[in-house]
Amino acid sequence: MKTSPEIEIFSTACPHDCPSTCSLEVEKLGPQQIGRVRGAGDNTYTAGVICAKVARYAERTHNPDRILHPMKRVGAKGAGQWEQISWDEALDTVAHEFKSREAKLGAETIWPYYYAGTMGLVQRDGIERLRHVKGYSGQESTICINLAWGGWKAGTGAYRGADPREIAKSDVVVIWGTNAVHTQINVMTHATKARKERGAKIVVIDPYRNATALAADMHLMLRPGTDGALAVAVMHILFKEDMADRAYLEKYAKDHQILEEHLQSKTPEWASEITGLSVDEIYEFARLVGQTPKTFFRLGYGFSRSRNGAVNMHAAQCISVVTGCWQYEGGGAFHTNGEIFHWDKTLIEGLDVRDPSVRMLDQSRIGPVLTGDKQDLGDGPPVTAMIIQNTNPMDVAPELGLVHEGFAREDLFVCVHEQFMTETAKMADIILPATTFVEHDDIYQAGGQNHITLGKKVIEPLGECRSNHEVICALASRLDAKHPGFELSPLELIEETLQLSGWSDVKSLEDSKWIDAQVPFEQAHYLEGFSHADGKFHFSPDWSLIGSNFSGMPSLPDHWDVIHNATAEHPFRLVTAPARNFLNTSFTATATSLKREKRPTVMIHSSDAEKIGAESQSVVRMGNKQGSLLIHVDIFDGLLPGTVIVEGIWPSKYFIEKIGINLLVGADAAKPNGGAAFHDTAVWIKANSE
Ligand SMILES: Nc1nc2c(c(=O)[nH]1)N[C@H]1C(S)=C(S)[C@@H](COP(=O)(O)OP(=O)(O)OC[C@H]3O[C@@H](n4cnc5c(=O)[nH]c(N)nc54)[C@H](O)[C@@H]3O)O[C@H]1N2
Ligand SMILES: Nc1nc2c(c(=O)[nH]1)N[C@H]1C(S)=C(S)[C@@H](COP(=O)(O)OP(=O)(O)OC[C@H]3O[C@@H](n4cnc5c(=O)[nH]c(N)nc54)[C@H](O)[C@@H]3O)O[C@H]1N2
Ligand code: SF4
Ligand SMILES: [Mo]
Repeated sequence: MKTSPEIEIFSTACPHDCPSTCSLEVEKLGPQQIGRVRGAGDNTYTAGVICAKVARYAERTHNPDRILHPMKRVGAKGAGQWEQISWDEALDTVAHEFKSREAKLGAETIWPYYYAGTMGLVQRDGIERLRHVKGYSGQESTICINLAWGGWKAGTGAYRGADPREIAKSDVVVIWGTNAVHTQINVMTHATKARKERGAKIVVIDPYRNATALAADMHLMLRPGTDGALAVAVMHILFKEDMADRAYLEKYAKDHQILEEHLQSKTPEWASEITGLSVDEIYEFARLVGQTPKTFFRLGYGFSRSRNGAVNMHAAQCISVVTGCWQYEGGGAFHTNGEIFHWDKTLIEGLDVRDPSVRMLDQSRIGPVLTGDKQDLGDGPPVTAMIIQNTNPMDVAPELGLVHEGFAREDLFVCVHEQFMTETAKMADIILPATTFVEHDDIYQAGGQNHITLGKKVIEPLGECRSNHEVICALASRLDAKHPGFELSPLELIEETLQLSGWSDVKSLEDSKWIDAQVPFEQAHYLEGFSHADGKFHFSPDWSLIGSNFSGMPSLPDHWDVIHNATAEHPFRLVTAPARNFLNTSFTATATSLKREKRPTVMIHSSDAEKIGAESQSVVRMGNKQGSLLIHVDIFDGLLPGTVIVEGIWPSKYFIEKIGINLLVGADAAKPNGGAAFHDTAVWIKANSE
């Protein structure tokens, strides 16, 4: 903590669900007032750069729309009529509803539901402790990472990769399926440094000319869900033109001979038909990565959000093993560093009391779950009570029609702990006001880099806001849930968890601000062997190790044709990509972000617009078997005909008919371990004649 005569500066981390996990400096202007927020210049990953939406965080924390008091519903569900109540009344009501429903239907009728609105380990994951102590229904957290992480681990055997700071030392940076300019700006900091200092080339692989593609030297604009085809054609060329590193393959990989044979038929011509890329583009990309040892593959989430997403992630990763770029500093691949932090979360999550026989429900299937789908509920009771923290399923979950129907159930009791009146909060029976990250203590692990950062409270909570930890502990005491974790303060939990996990302590972390948890080069680059028992990279993965729903998955990298292809009835493929000024639905309540994003629009190629008779800024109807919605058109030629893009998870209320884009996204669990295919939806579009 530095001090200046007038303004105190606090060191913390951005709590949002963004791979960058920036180290921040927050100005404290008064006991309950923050000022400017800057990126820490002395953090080697953040390097002083943060996104605009967090730089103006005072607009979010001090927003007039913050929820500041507990409230109970007094009108019909969703009608928005509330009465302010005391914390005691609110918590007593929740405890009473949970107890009486449990008495009638068993503990599994209660479903605590959460995600990553804050990424702090204490405030995000503490709800698991209450769940495990009480034996409430479990949550499979599939909505974001399963497809990507599963595909990655299938090849390497572990969740780690080359240090993303090495991007600055690369000669080619391949930004694959991530709109880094919107979703993790710091990738661009390091990539542009490489370009400036060493003339590195930046390649972007993405279905549309997004902000990142605009900054690239080469943009491969392929059809969504076809990355597997591109990857195998690239490897076909690498072998054919003698750009495969055979000595490296011999030492580090399993099944490379089978792979080479398999690739014979995967020609660039074949891939061109599937991907929509030209044969020349595929050759040019293959030769670039084949001839540049220091090629860094930054593999994002976007291209995993398809029904074949895990296979595509694995296929893209395979290229880096065929070229052997892992051997060089500035080369290799990175998706996540999940395992380098080696947390022991027993205390935070109550893992010591978890009963593995308790039913698990899939987070992404909240629509089917709440509408009583037997496939999800099994022989167990219906879900009749929920506490929700850190997530807004009424907007972000797939198959939104079912989600809305489920939340409207009269027999469902819902408590939502929120900072803002989200559409989920609007469906609550009890709303509890939540602190923002500057109002509570926590510790943060980076998603797309390598730091652990302490984030102590900067200001006192506004209004009557309480942190997630306080709410979970207060409920635990009313529900007779006993666990040592409920007796500790957040800083005490952090202290114990640091020590259990083999890290330092709060005091040292306070002094150093963060821990650089990066593993040594040899380990990050798997130069001591990959992490499967045989020490090899697996071209032919055992998908059963990743998830139980693996039947039919290809045994080698390929184009796995299980996506929702365009058909005569549904001629367009919809990608629901992230908006720059929102973070999922967070920041949809701040005026500056709303003004910059304007309104929900669908980007359509001019030739498609002409075919359907839609003009720029006109309204079209877009739909599929799940339903349809009205949306404005933005004619845009930075995509292939047949692809359409809707940026941003706009809350339903901003759509003309008050239902959001996820109405059209399916909730079927992708293979092998679940996850929603947010960018894999076939739709029809018609000019609006109403
Ligand atoms: N500003 C902003 N930042 C965010 C978020 C946000 O909503 N807004 N969300 C946060 C969260 S929760 C996450 S998980 C991360 C995710 O960040 P990313 O890793 O960037 O993943 P996505 O946001 O799913 O999609 C990014 C890109 O993938 C492209 N894409 C879609 N389908 C395909 C495909 O089949 N192949 C290829 N090659 N590309 C495809 C999309 O067009 C889009 O440009 O970002 C985080 N950061
Ligand atoms: N169409 C489409 N849908 C998507 C995606 C997509 O690309 N396209 N991406 C998916 C992905 S990757 C993800 S991760 C999910 C994310 O979806 P969500 O996890 O629901 O993310 P947000 O919409 O940002 O909602 C987080 C909420 O947590 C609240 N919050 C923040 N901090 C705290 C806190 O300390 N305490 C409490 N109690 N609340 C807090 C915020 O106010 C906010 O309302 O959305 C998914 N949905
Ligand atoms: S780039 Fe991501 S981690 Fe950094 S400040 Fe913005 S939202 Fe937070
Ligand atoms: Mo996510």
